Amino acid sequence: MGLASAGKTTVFNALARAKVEVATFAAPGGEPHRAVVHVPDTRLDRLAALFKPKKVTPAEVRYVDVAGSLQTDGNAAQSAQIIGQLRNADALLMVVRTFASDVVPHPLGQVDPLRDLKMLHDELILADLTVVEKRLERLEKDLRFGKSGPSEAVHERDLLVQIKAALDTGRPIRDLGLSDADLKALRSYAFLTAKPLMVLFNTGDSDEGVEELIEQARALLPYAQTEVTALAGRLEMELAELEPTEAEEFKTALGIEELGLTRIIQLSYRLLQLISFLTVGPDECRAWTIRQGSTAVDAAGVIHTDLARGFIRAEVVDWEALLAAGGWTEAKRQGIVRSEGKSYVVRDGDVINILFSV
Ligand SMILES: Nc1nc2c(ncn2[C@@H]2O[C@H](COP(=O)(O)OP(=O)(O)OP(=O)(O)O)[C@@H](O)[C@H]2O)c(=O)[nH]1
Ligand SMILES: [Mg+2]
Repeated sequence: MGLASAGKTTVFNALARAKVEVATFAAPGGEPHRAVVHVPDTRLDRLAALFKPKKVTPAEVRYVDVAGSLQTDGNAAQSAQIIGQLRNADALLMVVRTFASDVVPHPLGQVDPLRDLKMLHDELILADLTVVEKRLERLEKDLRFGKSGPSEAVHERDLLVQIKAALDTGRPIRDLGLSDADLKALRSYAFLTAKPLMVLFNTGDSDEGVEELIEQARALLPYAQTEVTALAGRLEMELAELEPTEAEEFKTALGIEELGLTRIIQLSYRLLQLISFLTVGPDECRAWTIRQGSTAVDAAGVIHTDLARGFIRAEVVDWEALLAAGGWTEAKRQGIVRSEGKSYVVRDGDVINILFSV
């Protein structure tokens, strides 16, 4: 998401290695572009080099490029449509423009990234506030006429009053440290400020002064689950469009060690509080996605429900230790493969083999 001509589609293309057309003038809202992006993972690459499986399956993140911008052009219908699309996301990636260009006018005249950031953030707060106020009004009415089951409705009202107070001061819901139970109760509202947020400054080809800008943005939004970073969107998009060997040559020439987009994809994954565990074998080496704090039996369930149902135990070894041992049999012989029960909390980079009965 972002203002018009901020470079949303450019960043999307870089992340997705897609070739969606970018427009010099803000295009009217339409269907959002979608892409499934593989999460770059050197652990998986190195394990695959050892196990030489028939298939390598990385973890995935889905990105959606929401067309058009929020309120700047005063088009309320379009704003509502965009807000609706944003509500479906697990996290928001806000593209804020820092590049100047004579060819691509900024919708507000001058380039001012902090102003844009503040405006977009306020817009999200306002969207949630509108929902909260509407719901509160209803709840109060129901409570007065004794319609709703009292205790649940009272709890919901108290929760919404707390949220409203925070939003009124510009504080997003994700910063309130709400309990899992409360978050679950709120899920159907799909509050925008309850979602993790990544602010991405689209820097143009020069990233001069961007470190300071990032600091200022962090001070402006000192909230939980809020990341601020930068990407040279257009450059990354152009690199992403090249053949791999050609891209390598350019990277060397420009002194780029790692593509920024690799970092952004990995950051998206972390922002969603996801980790990967790995499975290895001659058929497939694979990175599986689970929430931080998930247990071995949760991990089994991600692979297949039968594995969770018939779970006996999990054989677990850190990916690097497995690599150093040179194979699964060797690792077992060295005694570094641990046997873990259902409630073992999985760590990022664990290689896991589930033992189960059918
Ligand atoms: N000079 C310069 N132009 C850029 C940069 N990044 C994007 N652009 C240009 O800015 C224009 C808008 O980029 P888009 O990626 O289409 O922006 P958008 O946010 O998707 O725009 P809308 O979807 O129309 O709101 C395009 O012409 C891009 O080529 C940059 O880093 N420097
Ligand atoms: Mg676009």
